[in-house]
Amino acid sequence: MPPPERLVGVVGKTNVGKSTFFAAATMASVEIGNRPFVTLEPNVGVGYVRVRCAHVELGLPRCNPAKGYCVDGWRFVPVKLVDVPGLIPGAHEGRGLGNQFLDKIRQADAILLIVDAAGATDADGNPVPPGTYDPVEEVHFLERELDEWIYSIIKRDWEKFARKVATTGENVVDALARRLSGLSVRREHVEKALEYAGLVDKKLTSWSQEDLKMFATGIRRAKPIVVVANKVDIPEAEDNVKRMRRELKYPIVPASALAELVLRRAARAGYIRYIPGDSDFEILDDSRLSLQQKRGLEYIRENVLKKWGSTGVQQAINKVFLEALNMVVVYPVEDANKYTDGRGRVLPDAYLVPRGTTARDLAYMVHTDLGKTFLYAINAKTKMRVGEDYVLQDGDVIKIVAAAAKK
Ligand SMILES: Nc1nc2c(ncn2[C@@H]2O[C@H](COP(=O)(O)OP(=O)(O)OP(=O)(O)O)[C@@H](O)[C@H]2O)c(=O)[nH]1
Ligand SMILES: [Mg+2]
Repeated sequence: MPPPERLVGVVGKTNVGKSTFFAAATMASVEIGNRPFVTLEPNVGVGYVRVRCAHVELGLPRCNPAKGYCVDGWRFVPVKLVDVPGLIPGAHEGRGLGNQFLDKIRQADAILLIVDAAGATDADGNPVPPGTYDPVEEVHFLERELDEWIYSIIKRDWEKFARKVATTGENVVDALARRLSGLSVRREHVEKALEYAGLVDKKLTSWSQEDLKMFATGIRRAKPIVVVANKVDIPEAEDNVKRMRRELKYPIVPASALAELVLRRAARAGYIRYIPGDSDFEILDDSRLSLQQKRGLEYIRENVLKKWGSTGVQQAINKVFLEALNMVVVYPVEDANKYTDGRGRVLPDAYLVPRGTTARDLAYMVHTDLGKTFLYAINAKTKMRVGEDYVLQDGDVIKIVAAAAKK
């Protein structure tokens, strides 16, 4: 069982920069355009969480990642993202492209909600002068659309389901969790949602439509959302970001997906040196840049990087995986002294695992046999032996010792 792969959905109103964010994060070529409904099919791709690599703390000159990459001591650990077609108010009634595409984020464990913080698109995603549309209202309508979508899934064959649970006497939380497992909903989500909706002691057969709706909202609230306040390169975004921070209960990450995309493309072309998530870049070859390109880059330096600290794209991805989903990075190795695998590669694997993962769980992730025949593990940083219940800490380098480890 490889480490559990977490999937994050890039969701939001149409024409706010979802595909730009996705392209900047994954470098995939996807269609981007300043009009509603450019994206017609979901895009799945690989982005990265950025963490300080363990090789730095260990005083090693470098590492050899089997997946992802490492630059300047920053380890980029791959993660899965899905960009979906945009929403508008009434999508659940079929307006725009409808909300059928949300089915592609059923398996998403968390959502990056991309919002036009510059207020430069109306409710339907048409371009308007910056400062016109209210991004706080945008978040509220998106919540309603997500609620309606979850409600539509829950209500299918509800009466039949409720009667069945009543006759079999199955535990209500278990039954609901099973029913909603396709939405990556687990028992603890169901428990929270029941509490939120005040339905802990109410028989399923007597739930009203209102109850079902409240429960759907509870399920949505149980899924972590990080709001990406996009387009902060536009001056009108500044006041909006302040208000979003005051009025919304989600973590807010100010971002300019466009700036990140420009910087990453310029870096790939060799014009600049820029590491995703950095607070600055360096122009490598002045002579190859046109005056317009130079102005564009300087605009980004002044109005995004200096003003906001970064483009926000990397910060948003880190926040959703490390904070909202509460994951840590651990490095399984075969040699606890050289920090290598069997082929001499230094720290080849960086696993993103849920906080609370134990040494034994990690053994299973490396190889089922290793999990089954686990004896103990060695914390390679301290050279201390740890047992199967040892809870892995962020940045741990771990060697598993097993009775019949597969060679
Ligand atoms: N100023 C500015 N414009 C942006 C930013 N991000 C995206 N845009 C622009 O917004 C427009 C829409 O971008 P897309 O990425 O296609 O938006 P989307 O949300 O995927 O839209 P749909 O797929 O059509 O729903 C394009 O013109 C982008 O260049 C940003 O950070 N700042
Ligand atoms: Mg798009």
